[in-house]
Amino acid sequence: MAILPILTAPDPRLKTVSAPVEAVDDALRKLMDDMLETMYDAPGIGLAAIQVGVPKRVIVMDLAKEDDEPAPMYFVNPEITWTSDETEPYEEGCLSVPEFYEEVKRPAKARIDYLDYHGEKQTLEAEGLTATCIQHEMDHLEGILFIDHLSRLKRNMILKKLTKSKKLDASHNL
Ligand code: GNR
Ligand code: NI
Repeated sequence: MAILPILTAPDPRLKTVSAPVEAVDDALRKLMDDMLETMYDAPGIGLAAIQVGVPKRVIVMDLAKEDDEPAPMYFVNPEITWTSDETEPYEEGCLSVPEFYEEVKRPAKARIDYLDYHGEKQTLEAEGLTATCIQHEMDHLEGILFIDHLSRLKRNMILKKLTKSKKLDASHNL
């Protein structure tokens, strides 16, 4: 397994629309294993492949509480087949938008069809944090970040600060 570097905004690669996976094979399972390790190391509760620079429709998640057993989830080619009209606000963060947290409203419940770690078709009925997280991750597959749901003013302020801290980081690494 390997910990992969995570891309951060405004990296243009994060705007890629990811391509469907052709086959859930050992190479894809290795990517999912590496993504999970990277996510645990960060730490985060979800990760889309594009966040490690791989433009494939693959997501890993683990919403288990710290003291509970790990509960990894793997989603290949996920598709939203239903969302509730009712929405719910949640204070979101993103490993690709480090240190910024803002409220985003999304459908409170969602149904998702996907392939699991073994390539088997599954359906997830999601609500609460699961619904929020899977929708946040599926946005990544379309090249969308949670800051794209904010006002242009807020988004631009965050992007400007991220650019500034990247420049500062680079200067420290000279
Ligand atoms: O670790 C993460 N926490 C989080 C909190 C609220 C809503 C969404 C998330 S996902 C995020 C990890 C991440 O960036 N996934 O793409
Ligand atoms: Ni994210």
